[in-house]
Amino acid sequence: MPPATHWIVGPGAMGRLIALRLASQVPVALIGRRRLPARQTLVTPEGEVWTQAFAVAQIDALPADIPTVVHLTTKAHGTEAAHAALAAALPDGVPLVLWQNGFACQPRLTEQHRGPVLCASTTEGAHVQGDDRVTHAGHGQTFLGALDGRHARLASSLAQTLSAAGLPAEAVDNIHVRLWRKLAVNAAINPLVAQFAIRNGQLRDRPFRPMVERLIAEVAATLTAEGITPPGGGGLEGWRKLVWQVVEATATNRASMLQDVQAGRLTEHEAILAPLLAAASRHRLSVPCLAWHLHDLRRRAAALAEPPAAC
Ligand code: KPL
Repeated sequence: MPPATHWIVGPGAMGRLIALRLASQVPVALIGRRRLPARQTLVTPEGEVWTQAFAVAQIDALPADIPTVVHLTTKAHGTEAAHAALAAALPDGVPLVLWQNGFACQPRLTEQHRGPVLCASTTEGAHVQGDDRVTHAGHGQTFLGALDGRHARLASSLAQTLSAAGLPAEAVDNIHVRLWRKLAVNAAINPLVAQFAIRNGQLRDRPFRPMVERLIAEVAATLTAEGITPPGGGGLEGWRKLVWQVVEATATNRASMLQDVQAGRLTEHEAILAPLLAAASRHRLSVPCLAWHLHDLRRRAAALAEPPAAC
């Protein structure tokens, strides 16, 4: 049997990290809107520097071979368009792995895709350093599972491949809860650090700490109403513990939403905040701080979309 070929679609930091790590185990093709250099370098958290060459392609000129697995690693707002661009080229049954933050495209693509769909929730940290170099900033953990509760064998086999490639992964039967927990952390941290252009650790200090606490309270009320528990249970206290642990562990990070704002890119507010607002509205809960941040990030997104003013 030929070895499994993994297509990684979306060559941002996470896509390139996965491609570079997986290439030690399986043939990999890295696919994006534009063609990247075929030789890519990874700087590991231990400071080692590895260079790997693999197939690169553009999404409008896909490789001729059929992949065994497709990983979609685009930003949340680009995922459905990337899937639509691929769908015609994929025969029925090719598994899809969705690596997005938030909880927006995952249920829709689970319904639409003509094959198994797994979701991944990861705490791996990476940032790009140019077109041919990515830094694996810190080791994390990845959870894999299907929202429809199927494909447990596929999730276990993929978790084994990722773990062997240096990305520890575990197949789980509650990926829905794992995705919401990560969304909760992102909702409490990302809008504030993006608004104030601060590193995560600065949230521990005044004037930011009470702002984080207000967001946690709104997130906790909403997720409790949705039946989503923090790890270890414990209601509001459990959510506070989770968020402050992540702030501590990532104190020196510039969160992804801050990086997006600083680079003039669209942020992932629709995937992170909009599902919370929708859940709060279903349960008739008032979430003014979350609503204010969503409104503010939408206003910023609209300004990005405007053509440059004539001068
Ligand atoms: O996931 C993150 C992000 O940057 O989006 C956190 C956990 C906030 C770490 O920076």
